[in-house]
Amino acid sequence: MPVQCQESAVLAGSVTLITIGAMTLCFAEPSPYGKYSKRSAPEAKRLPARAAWFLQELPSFAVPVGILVQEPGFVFGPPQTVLLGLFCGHYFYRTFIYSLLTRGTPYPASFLLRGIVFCIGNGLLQSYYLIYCAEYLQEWYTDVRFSLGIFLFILGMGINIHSDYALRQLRKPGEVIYKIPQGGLFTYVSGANFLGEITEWIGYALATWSIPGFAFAFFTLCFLGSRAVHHHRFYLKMFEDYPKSRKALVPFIF
Ligand code: NDX
Repeated sequence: MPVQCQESAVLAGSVTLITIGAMTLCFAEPSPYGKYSKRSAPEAKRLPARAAWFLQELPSFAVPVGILVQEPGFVFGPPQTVLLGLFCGHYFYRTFIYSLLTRGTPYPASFLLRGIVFCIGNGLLQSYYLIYCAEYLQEWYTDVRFSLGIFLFILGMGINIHSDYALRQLRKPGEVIYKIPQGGLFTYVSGANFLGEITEWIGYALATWSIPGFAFAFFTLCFLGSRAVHHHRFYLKMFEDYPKSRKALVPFIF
């Protein structure tokens, strides 16, 4: 039987994402993983960073792919499948490349569980909306929102991947120390990887022109924007010679 779009479920999922994003701004403390994992959760059980990031991010890739391939008569070509393909492309990178290369700190298990739930929920929301609810005409491919969105998505993904790489190069295998990030957009901001990711999801929101897309962009802006501010303070406190002109997230401004 064909799946019917439940608009109320899409709306509820989007409101939940927006609420979690807004909640992030209310907390004075950063989410306790990475730089902040020991300070905020000293007794927590931990998993190696590679396994934790892989398990956490996998549902964001597997859920949309699962929905796409079980669709009867699935064809890649209509705007909704291309847009969901971009989402899967990002999470292919995050799950199978970033996770397996990271040199990060062991990850608190309780936050891993929350991260998995988050990734299942968001993967389901974005793919359910695009496959069962969205209706795009073929002309959407020539709409300025689609073109600008795709441009921002690709630009943001490039910045994000390059910045992830720059951070990884700061450590030798097995090392867990912090250094001043250099190169690329790190010349201008402490959260260059986050700026890339935020740009990416704003592009996705524009290209999909959807409530779930904007809800995820809003969540990402709140979560990674506040993480960039915490990282900036962390660097200013840790390194006396930290570049004075470097901002937290937006070059020359903030
Ligand atoms: N994962 C998105 N909240 C999150 C996991 C945590 O993908 O319950 C959101 C995601 C989840 C969060 C997720 C959702 C909200 C949760 C939260 C846990 C609690 C929270 C569920 C799902 C929650 C409430 C209560 C409101 C419901 O040692 P280390 O690990 O610090 O090493 C780092 C290294 N590095 C350095 N190395 C040497 N010198 C330096 N100076 C260094 N600085 C950093 O680089 C890491 O190995 C690596 C990157 O570190 P960092 O801190 O810069 O980035 P990170 O936050 O780890 O993100 C990694 C990438 C990055 O590209 C980012 O854009 C992307 O993942 N990301 C991350 C988080 C969320 C997200 C994307 C998104 O929202 N789109």
